Amino acid sequence: MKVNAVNLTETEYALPGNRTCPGCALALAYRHILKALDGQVIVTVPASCLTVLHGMYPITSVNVPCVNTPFASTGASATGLVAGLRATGKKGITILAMAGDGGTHDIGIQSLSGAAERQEDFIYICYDNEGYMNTGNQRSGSTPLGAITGTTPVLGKRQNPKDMAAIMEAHCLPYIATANASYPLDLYEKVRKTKGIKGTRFIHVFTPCAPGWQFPYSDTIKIGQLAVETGLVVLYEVEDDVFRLTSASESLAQKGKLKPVREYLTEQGRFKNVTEEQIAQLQDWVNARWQCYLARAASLQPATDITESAP
Ligand SMILES: Cc1ncc(C[n+]2csc(CCOP(=O)(O)OP(=O)(O)O)c2C)c(N)n1
Ligand code: SF4
Repeated sequence: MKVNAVNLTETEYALPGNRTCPGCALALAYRHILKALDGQVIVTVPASCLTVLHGMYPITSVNVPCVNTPFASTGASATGLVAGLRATGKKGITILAMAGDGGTHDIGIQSLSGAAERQEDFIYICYDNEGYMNTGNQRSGSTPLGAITGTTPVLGKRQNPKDMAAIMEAHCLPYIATANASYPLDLYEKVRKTKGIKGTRFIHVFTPCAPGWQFPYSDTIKIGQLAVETGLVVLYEVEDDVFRLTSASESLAQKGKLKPVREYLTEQGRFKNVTEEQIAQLQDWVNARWQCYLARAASLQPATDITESAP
């Protein structure tokens, strides 16, 4: 049965009163991730806003066990936890490695890539707030073109972000997905599905950050939705090499029209200095990627669809 707002479990593992900012999308995503894993999980987390959410010893707002790991070593730490479970014969517990974009796209990529190549048995979730937010919004490998950050203060970032989900797909994993805190049930379903899969599973979760991106705290959900509606974020999963658009991206593909990227940019202070040339560059980038995703989704439609559309 698909989960919905009525039948979603009421048990909470991420408790109220944590230390994230109001409207933090990471907190919303994490709440649903832990629900999907029924709390039967050991989490490993590098320095990040998620460490802040967990709190300082001996107080925590999360009632699952957590290992705090050095910034570069989330993949290695998860590997060790998997080995520990195997050695002690403990069953039914998922190892979840969860890191920000800085700790994944940049600093943690080596240990993650090594673990994925060895097909270690854990879920890795990258929550992407598109910057090093815990230390005041420095530019990361995931920051979009044109965004102002602490280390690109005047002209904004000059490069497009690296596609982490595609990099992980190149490791031939059994399950890769993208998700977005504004679509928590889609995220929940994806995490729940990965529970039953063996090997390294990777989910990339888009998590808007109000102070870092400079939008009102109350607009987190709207910003996340706009990212999908404009095609800057595309929701999909790749299971055993089969690609599928999901949730709002699947509906947008059926409707066939995205909103202009400009609508997303004007809602956020971090894009206040973006030039017309950069907007055009971003729009071209989005259009090209969207066409690739549509082609990929279409190429994997069952043969019956072709028969049905024949005259
Ligand atoms: C080796 C090392 N370098 C720098 C730091 C300082 N540091 C702690 S958290 C952080 C930012 C993490 O960014 P990201 O992984 O994107 O997570 P976010 O803070 O955005 O949640 C940095 C640079 C550190 N802890 N260790
Ligand atoms: S800085 Fe951003 S990601 Fe970090 S706790 Fe605040 S809202 Fe969440």
